[in-house]
Amino acid sequence: MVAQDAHAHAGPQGFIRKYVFSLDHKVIGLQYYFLALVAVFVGMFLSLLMRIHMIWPTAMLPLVGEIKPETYLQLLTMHGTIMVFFVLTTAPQSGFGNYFLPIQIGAPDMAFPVLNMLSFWTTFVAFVVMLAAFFVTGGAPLHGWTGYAPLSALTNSGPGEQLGADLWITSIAIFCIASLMGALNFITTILDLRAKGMTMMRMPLTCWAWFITAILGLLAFGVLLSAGILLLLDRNLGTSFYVPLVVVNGQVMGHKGGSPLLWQHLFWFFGHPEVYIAILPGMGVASQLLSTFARKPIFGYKAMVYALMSIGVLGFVVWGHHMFMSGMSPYSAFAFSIMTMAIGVPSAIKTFNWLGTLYKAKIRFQTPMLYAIGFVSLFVSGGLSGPFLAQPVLDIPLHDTAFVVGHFHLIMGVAAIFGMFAGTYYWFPKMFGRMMNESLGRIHFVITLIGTYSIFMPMHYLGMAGQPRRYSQFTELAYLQHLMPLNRFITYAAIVTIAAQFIFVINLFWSMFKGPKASDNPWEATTLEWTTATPPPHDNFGGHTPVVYHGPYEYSVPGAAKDYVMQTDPAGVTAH
Ligand code: HEM
Ligand SMILES: [Cu+2]
Repeated sequence: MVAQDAHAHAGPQGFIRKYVFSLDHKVIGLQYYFLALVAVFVGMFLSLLMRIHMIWPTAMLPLVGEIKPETYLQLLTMHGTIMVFFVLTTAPQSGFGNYFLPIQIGAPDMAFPVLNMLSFWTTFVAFVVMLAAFFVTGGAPLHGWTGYAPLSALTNSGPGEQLGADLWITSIAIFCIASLMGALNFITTILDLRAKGMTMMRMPLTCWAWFITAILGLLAFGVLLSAGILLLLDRNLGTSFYVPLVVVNGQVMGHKGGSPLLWQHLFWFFGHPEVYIAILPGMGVASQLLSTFARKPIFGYKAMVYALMSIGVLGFVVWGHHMFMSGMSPYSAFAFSIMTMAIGVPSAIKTFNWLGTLYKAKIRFQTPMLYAIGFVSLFVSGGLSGPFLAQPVLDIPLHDTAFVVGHFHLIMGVAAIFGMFAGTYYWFPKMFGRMMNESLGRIHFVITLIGTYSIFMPMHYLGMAGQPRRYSQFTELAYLQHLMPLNRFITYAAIVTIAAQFIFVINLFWSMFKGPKASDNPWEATTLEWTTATPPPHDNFGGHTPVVYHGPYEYSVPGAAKDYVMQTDPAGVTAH
């Protein structure tokens, strides 16, 4: 009630309160979005350097010069970390979730606006600390985004493993704190602030996805935070959680009794749910858009909700599939393998329902929809290699090869990015009051779809042919020579794909100021954000609280006047 009263007044006036330390979930959502946009360009730039190095190993590159093996590992670590944390965890959940979750459930703001502001600025600090690792003596760490001990736990194990690694771990810890605050806010908002009539089973699937993602975040980030603190203690205060008795360069280190496997368990207990944290919001967006642009109710709404829930639960009992190489007992490996295969069931249900939604539909192929269909395509293509890697006998030869790089980029990286593009093209009119350019959107889609498939599909073949991952130089290995043409092709595809992203950025900023004015509901959609003004007023609904009478996907309802029934249309328009 307090939050609602506060929001009935006019919005804040000063620049700082309005745009910098804003308490408005919409501004905070945009802040997260633009943070992720900066991060994705940094991450892409690093990947470009890696790919160029792979085919021209002695080239002098901007900012880094000639890439040495340890430089390659630093680029790899920072690329993976920035992409996973500051892009995939930031934009789909904290960015779009912040902006649209309160509006879609008919609330004036998040439950805890101050906490919301704090979680954004904490994330921002984490990003700055992460980037700082590039500039300290020794540079960024080498230990990969997974930070495996003992490499990460010893300060003398490599050039980036001194201050750079401390900054890396500190940044991750700060990021965890921010994510925990965000998760609490999302969960409370959904449970407490839904408008009258907005029952849980009338929530759009985007809200369900943000809700379940927040629960996963609450359970997973706490574990990573604790693991990270222990790692800092090992590095700086002489404890021995992760380091057994080791000798480095003939010198006995001051640690004993720890277990490097403890880190792997704690990391992947977070790490596997994390891949769902990255992808679930994209699933929500894809469901929303497929239904809207197919002008049909989503096929199997309840099944979609239960599938999201079971993916969430199963996601916590499969972390061992990342550790088949660690020498775990075959009995444990078998259990993790079975559980992993079981996740295929809810994933297949979702895919089946998406296709069911498209079946015999009069589809409107506008850019947001193209990206939603692209999301489904990438999710399936990336997912198909999952059952291979879920089996220890196949994972052991494939694990440290480019096969895994192809698999996880498709299913987690690129699919989630397609979810973000879909969300951007779809919600842009609501956020900025103008339309994006449709032709540029389509060109961007075609190049990005063909480009990402060209980069990551051939990696499966490279992996099966034995090309290792996290490896700096292939040009001198005789047994990999015949793969060089394919490696060159991948690098060219990466250059084209990355260049095409500037089409998106130009479209984004140009349309923000010059795009044609958008109506309140340009896509003829049904959910609450389309019932309010464009862009929405400070309190979201201009002084009144919406009342909900319908489910979220009432398209082509027999007997209704239009081909869609908005959630707030008076009862009686349909049977619901
Ligand atoms: C233009 C798009 C991208 C290209 C060309 C690219 C390229 C690469 C390359 C070359 C590697 C190193 C592989 C190795 O040596 O093992 C890598 C690793 C990685 N990438 Fe990407 N990537 C792209 C986008 C993304 C995205 C969107 C994500 C988000 C999840 C991502 C996450 C990762 C991760 C987690 C690693 C592993 C880092 C590690 O092993 O510690 N990448 N990527
Ligand atoms: Cu996993």
